[in-house]
Amino acid sequence: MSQDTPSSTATVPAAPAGQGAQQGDAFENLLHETRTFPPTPEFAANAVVKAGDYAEADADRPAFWAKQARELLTWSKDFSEALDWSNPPFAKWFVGGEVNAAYNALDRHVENGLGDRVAIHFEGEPGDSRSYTYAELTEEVKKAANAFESLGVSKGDRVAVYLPMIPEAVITLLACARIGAVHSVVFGGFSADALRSRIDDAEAKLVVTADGTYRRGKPSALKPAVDEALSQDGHTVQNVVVVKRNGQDVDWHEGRDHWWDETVGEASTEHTAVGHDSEHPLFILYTSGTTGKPKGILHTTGGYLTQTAYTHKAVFDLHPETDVYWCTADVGWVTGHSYVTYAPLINGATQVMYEGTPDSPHQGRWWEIVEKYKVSILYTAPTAIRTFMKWGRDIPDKYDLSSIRVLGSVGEPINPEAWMWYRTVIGGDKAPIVDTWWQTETGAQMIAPLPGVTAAKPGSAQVPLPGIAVDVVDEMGQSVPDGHGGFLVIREPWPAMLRGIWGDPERFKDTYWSRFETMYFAGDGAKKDEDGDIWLLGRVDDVMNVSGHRLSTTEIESALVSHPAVAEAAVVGASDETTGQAVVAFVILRGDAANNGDETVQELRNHVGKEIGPIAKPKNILVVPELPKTRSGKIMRRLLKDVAEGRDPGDATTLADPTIMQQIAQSLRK
Ligand code: 6R9
Repeated sequence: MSQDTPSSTATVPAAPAGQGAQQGDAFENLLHETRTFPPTPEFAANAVVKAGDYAEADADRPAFWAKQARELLTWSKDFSEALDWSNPPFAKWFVGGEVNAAYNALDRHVENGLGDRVAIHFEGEPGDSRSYTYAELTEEVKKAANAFESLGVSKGDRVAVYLPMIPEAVITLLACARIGAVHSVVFGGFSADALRSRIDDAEAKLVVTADGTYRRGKPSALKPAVDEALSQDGHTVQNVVVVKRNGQDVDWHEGRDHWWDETVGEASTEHTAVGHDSEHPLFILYTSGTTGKPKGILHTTGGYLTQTAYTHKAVFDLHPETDVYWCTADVGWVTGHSYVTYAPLINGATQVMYEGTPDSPHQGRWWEIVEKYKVSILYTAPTAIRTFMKWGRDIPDKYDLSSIRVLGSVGEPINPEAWMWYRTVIGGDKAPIVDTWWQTETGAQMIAPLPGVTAAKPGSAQVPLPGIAVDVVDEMGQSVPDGHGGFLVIREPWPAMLRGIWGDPERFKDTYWSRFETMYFAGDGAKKDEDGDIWLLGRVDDVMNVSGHRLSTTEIESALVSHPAVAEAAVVGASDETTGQAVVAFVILRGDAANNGDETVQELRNHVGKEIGPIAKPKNILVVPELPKTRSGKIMRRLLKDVAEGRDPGDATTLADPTIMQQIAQSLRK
């Protein structure tokens, strides 16, 4: 499908796409946003990471990271070189070193006398709860590692994980890492088709799933999607391990399916972790790109663990002896990998994990959890904050949130209004907010204030972290002066950077390293303010951001046109108060379907849900007689976005047929 602004030649619009449009329009106001919130003297004095790290990292970046790697991790074999960048863009970090992720997250804490510290307080949606100490979690992971090995999984094999937010998800990931198997988590909200294509791409040998989970008080099944995904032959899966979570009936495939309780439950608690090469693959995680096919982003071990652990400590000012940390992200997204599974456990933190939705059984559920566990660091997404704003402050006001001392935000730009609400209502007007910019591809946080150092500005992620070389450049790749906007790039390799796209090294180069020579292009637009602080303005390519989740316009368009009723489709991300962006589709229907508008629209929404997953279902599907196209046949999504956001469409003179926009407007009025 053609685009009016292909990403490789995209210009930064005055008001960039989507959430960015809101932010772009508001940018002039943001520039006049003069409020700053410096750390209090007490906070600054007790901060784990102080300003010195910037200077140290600037002096010698690889040496800075080598120091972090040795301080934060226990290596079974020390590395000989911090960074090998002799074959860009393929980086090798901590060359020759050997390290085991699970040993670092678990065993060593037990060996160091911290076995009784709680690693995970789990809160199930129906109200059940259980806590695991580091000693208990270590034992569970050893059992799972033995069980997976007994099912024929060995180092380098891929394991697909299709689980809800339950401790077994973390246990599964760490068990894979322990034996050197490569996990590939598929978000539980994705469809059987999406699961199958990811299983096939990674050639997974084992699938770990659950009977189901709970969603808003009702059981919600997972196992049937696995059965459906594997119903057609030609896949690589030999075994399926099933966690019993909600007790619902499941179909059973004798010989292939195994209950977790039996296979893992009965496995030995003895398992020795061996070191894996620093560059050994740790996981694959699929993410939407600008083309239809999701990319399997590949992360490796030593660099990834180093940067996730460092940023988790520095950005959240982690004091592991006293803090209770809660990251609300699902393990199906990168945040649930880096800041639920790996960094908190590597750092010996106590964390909360919650299975369900924020409004189950009531809209105060999160705040009840904060009060119950005395959460001191909360990390969530702007879409959640905007939802809570909509529900009203009297709900959080009913709970004791005084334990909170640091608030994090991730996934999309946080508008100053939501930022202020977050600080005032949730943070008791004292907790610093850290707005963290990063991506599945970057593996770990890249731009964020340091809470004990930076005077925070509402709405800005502000400064690259120590050891990270971020810049904003113009079309030609020249650094823009302060007060100007452009493309966000990363100039130097960083430890947690993706090492490639699974099975497709050329696509890795083309996607990230071809727009600007020698620089990684992140796909985001950004501006530098007069102080040089960075403000993120949203994607400049065709990736939408719905509730902090990345969705590709092309992927949803392909799903729509795969339905027999659809002749043509164009998808845009329209600004949405709560979700940041919402998916809006314009479709031209074929013959008879056009007479059955409403019914067909419902069917199409379900079709997209089936092809990709419920989160990709368009909020609106508008049936139109034509799509606006340029003379060269490119769909002008800009104009459709105007319609979707309720504006008068802008300049339509470059359309092959300039009357199209009137025809569309008329058809929508009907
Ligand atoms: C971690 C994660 C990455 C895209 C990224 C950008 C947007 C993430 C942001 C942010 C503004 C922030 N994004 N954090 N935009 N401010 N603090 O979300 O990874 O799912 O790969 O999405 O999300 O557009 O390019 P991922």
